[in-house]
Amino acid sequence: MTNDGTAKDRQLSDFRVNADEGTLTTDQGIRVDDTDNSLRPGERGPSLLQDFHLREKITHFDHERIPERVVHARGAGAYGYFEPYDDSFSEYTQARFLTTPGRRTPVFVRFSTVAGSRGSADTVRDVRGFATKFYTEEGNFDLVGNNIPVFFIQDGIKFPDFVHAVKPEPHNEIPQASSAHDTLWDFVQLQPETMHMMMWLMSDRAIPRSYRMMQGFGVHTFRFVNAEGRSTFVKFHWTPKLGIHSLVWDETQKIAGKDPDFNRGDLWEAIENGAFPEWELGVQLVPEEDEHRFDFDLLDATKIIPEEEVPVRPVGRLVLDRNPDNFFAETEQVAFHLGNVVPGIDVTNDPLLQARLFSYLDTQLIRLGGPNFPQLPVNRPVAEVANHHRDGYHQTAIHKGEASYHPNSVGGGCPVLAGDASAYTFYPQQVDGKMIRKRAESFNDHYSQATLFWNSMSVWEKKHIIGAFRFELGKVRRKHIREGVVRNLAHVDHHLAVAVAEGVGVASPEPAGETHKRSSPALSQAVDPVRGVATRKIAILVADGVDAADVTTVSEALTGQGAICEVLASIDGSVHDANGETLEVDRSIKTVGSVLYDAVYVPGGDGSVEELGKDGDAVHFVTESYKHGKAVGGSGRAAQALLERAGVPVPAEGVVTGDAAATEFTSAFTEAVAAHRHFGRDSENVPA
Ligand code: HDD
Repeated sequence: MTNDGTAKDRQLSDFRVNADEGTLTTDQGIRVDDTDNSLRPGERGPSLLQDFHLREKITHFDHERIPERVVHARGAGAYGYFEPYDDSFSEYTQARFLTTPGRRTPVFVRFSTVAGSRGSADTVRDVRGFATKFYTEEGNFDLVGNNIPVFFIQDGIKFPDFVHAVKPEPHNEIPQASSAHDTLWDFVQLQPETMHMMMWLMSDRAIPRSYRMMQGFGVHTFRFVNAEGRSTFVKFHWTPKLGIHSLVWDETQKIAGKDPDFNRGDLWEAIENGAFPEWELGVQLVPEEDEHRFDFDLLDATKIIPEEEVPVRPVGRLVLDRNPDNFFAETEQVAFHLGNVVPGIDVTNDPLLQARLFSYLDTQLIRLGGPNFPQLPVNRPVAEVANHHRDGYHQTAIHKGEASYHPNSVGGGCPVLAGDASAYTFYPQQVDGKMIRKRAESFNDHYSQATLFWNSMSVWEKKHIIGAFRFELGKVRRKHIREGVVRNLAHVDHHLAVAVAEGVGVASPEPAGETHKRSSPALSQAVDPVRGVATRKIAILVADGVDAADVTTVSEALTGQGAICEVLASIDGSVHDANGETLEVDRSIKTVGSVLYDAVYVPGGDGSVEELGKDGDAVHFVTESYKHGKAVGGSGRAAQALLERAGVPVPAEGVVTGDAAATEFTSAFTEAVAAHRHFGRDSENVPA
């Protein structure tokens, strides 16, 4: 799909190659009339070395792979644009893409999981990367964030240790894309600074329903710098328009088998369907003079600034409206780097951030094979590039002239130095001190914000967190590691520690002292959730004899609000409705599963419901939907009986039965779908 709307799209057009036209040639442009048989003496003879087509084809194939990213290997990307609402932040930053009303800056965003390999499943428990490349008129700005606002460690020098611990264990490369193993939890128990992040990782934030329904954070404290050179500390936030929604742990594991591309496919489909994902960029601003006003250090990436203390102020909107043309060329080769900043944005002394400033550039050299990766189409800035960098692997520019040095007179002194405020200048921060390897004391509190997070959770969120700790630690073979983690948890919340200990077969720890009672409602997914049915997927289960009017009424009510309804039957093709008419089926129940949908509806028609009742997969579909907190709907007495047979109590929260023709039914069912999940249900005993 192409769209020549933005400067970036126009630039990319020069590189696009149509694979669906032309005559087959070699890389040298020589036409080929047979690509199925290698050259050989006689039909049964050995292949000849002189067959340049064979050699070129195999050689190119042999070299198709590049090293996957050492972390964030699994990802999906899309193009779009960012647009500020107004110029209200120009008093804080001279970054014009954030302050010029109406200016649409092209972007490429790549979402990712962290621990898994390139081919791993999307729905594992993990942090999600949210990296945005803004192709601004002043050069590229990369905001390389995550969907969780804090990090595991405080100093980048610990990053290799952390990553070695979380990745599959080195002796047998097990487990893939999972933190539920000894080495990760060993690191965690010995490194209490991980505790705040681990609370987030064990929460539903780590299993998002969709990339389109998760927040993003720059994590570190950055600086805004205005035209007068005044600096203000800033934290970046992305807030999804569709609200923050998650899957259920049991569901994610099943999706990993049924559709390992669940999140990737969801993003792709939404964009193809024109339901363009959207986020609001917000900032928390802290004046330079308030740097030390908090009970944590602004330079500590294991801490948030509670939104109740410093509100998030809206800056503009991000819209993703175009899928890439080629996964490898664009999504795989995109190279992010925290050092890509534009005038008006600067870094701070956060020791995690400082190490990242080295790591991202360094990693691209091995991953993309040399220093010319900024010339790759997806990485090229739309701002003009002119410098004395030359040569290197994969140089594609043909630099003319004799002068490749500065200063020069041979080339007329070009390119000249920017002699005005358009140049990037670092904020002239005062820096002095003795060279030491020592963490600041202000980084010492590892538990208060973990407790803040826990205190802010709703009842069901707490339940899910306890379940996650029990699952993860339950996979840890060494008892002393489980005990160590539980001991650390006692500093977060004693009840939590006891609940986890009980689930993983270790003694309950002693209380580790009084924990504070503060909370931050903004941390909970249960507070003011965004409701809506747009892009929700609803399964409608049918068989011969179905009441087609029910199907039409309910699907029209939902699709009218942007939902996607799919008609499922035991076998693909079509069924006959109660009037003998043909009703097309979208998919067979056997090829999907309730976990791929947000809600289920059983229309009326006694014959249809009776048939469905004979199909264990159909009954299980309903049971499982209920267990996972999804909206369940049914019309007619037979449908209600089927729900009951499936173990769904009628009535119950999010369970809606009634006549499809009645507006009370469609509006109640729509409401139930809009709520996303109904965790008030007592569905623990439901087998599914
Ligand atoms: Fe990182 C990739 C986010 C700490 C070193 N990181 C990477 C990506 C994201 C993040 C989203 C994927 C980019 C893409 O889609 O290509 N990383 C973070 C966040 C961090 C963080 C939010 C903490 C606040 N990272 C971090 C540290 C180091 C790295 C402390 C090293 C000192 N990260 C890398 C890397 C990667 C990377 C090895 C792998 C591939 C790449 O950079 O391009 O350099």
